[in-house]
Amino acid sequence: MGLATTISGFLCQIRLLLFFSICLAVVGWASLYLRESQRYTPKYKVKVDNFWGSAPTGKKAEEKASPSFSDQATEEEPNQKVCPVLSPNLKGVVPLSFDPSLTLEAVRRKNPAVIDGRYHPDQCKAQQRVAILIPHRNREKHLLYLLDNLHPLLQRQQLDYGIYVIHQAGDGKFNRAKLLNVGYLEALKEENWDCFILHDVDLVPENDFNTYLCDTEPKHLVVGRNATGYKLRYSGYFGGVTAMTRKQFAQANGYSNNYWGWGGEDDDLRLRVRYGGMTVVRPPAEIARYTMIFHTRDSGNEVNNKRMKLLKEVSKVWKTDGLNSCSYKLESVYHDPLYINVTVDIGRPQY
Ligand code: UD2
Ligand code: MN
Repeated sequence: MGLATTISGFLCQIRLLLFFSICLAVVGWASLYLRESQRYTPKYKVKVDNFWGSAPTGKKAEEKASPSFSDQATEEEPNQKVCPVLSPNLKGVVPLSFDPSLTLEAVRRKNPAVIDGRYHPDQCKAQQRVAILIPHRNREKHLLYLLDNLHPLLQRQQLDYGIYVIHQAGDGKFNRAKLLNVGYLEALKEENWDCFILHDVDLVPENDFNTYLCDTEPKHLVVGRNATGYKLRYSGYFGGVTAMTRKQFAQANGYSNNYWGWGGEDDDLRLRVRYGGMTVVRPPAEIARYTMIFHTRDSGNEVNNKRMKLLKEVSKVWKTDGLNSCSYKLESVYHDPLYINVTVDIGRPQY
């Protein structure tokens, strides 16, 4: 009897111990899960709410969700609900893929819902119609890697978007800024885009909370990248990937057309933004992170020695040099399943 009591008491203690250990493990796992899942969301939610005003509901929410884009109701489904600023499909940091054996055909197969370079969500009406403009020449591999990583991200963000590749014809000096002006003007012939993302071909976003939407002020999406230790290079830095509404870009008169070769055009646009009475906003640093595919300087894009001189003259010339003076010869426009290719002869430097 005594022995039986001792044994059953002992078993009872073991059961209790087991029970507490399981409880502890469950609590530990749950708190770890919560911490991980909140790592990217809460701070950014606060920011986005600030950008768009506090989150309203119902009919007001639809009006508020896109304050400057009231003309965007699609004709097919006028009563469709507006997608949230932060899609429920976001995952945060998604491992990027740079598979050297990747083909365009494989990327097409992975993105069957992208047609003629465009996509829009079925479940809701996108916040904005977004055109992504990529200046390009001789960077086919980078373009492939970007398309492979960017298309799934943009679809998770529930955007109504199109990707335009603005291809510089010939082997004259490269002019990133002028190509982006051409991209803006040509894309608007196809669709009344609300928002333009001016996007280097070699920059791949690491976090899908970095939304490819325009804001009430021009938005710079690259706070940091791998090559610079994810630090902002300097406070006025405005290069790499930038989001501007149709109106904001027009208000700055677009880019200057006169930056041939590498450098300066992004600082010039920053000044135009200021002269146009606008400021710059940035998403939080932990979200606005990019991987830049390693490259050396391209031939035909040597450093532009005139850039400092040009930068001194922006205040005098920005109203007459830009979108309103951008002349070019359109060579072709074709729709690949994954992007719209615009090939253009932008001429040569006037000096
Ligand atoms: C920086 C800026 C970039 C731009 C540039 C100066 C970042 C992350 N990027 O890029 O926005 O201001 O300095 O002009 O700070 N390209 C071609 N083919 C060429 C040359 C250029 O496609 O032969 C395109 C391509 O989209 C490329 C972009 O132009 O990503 C910028 O050129 P870059 O990558 O050589 O310059 P980088 O990395 O110094
Ligand atoms: Mn680059």
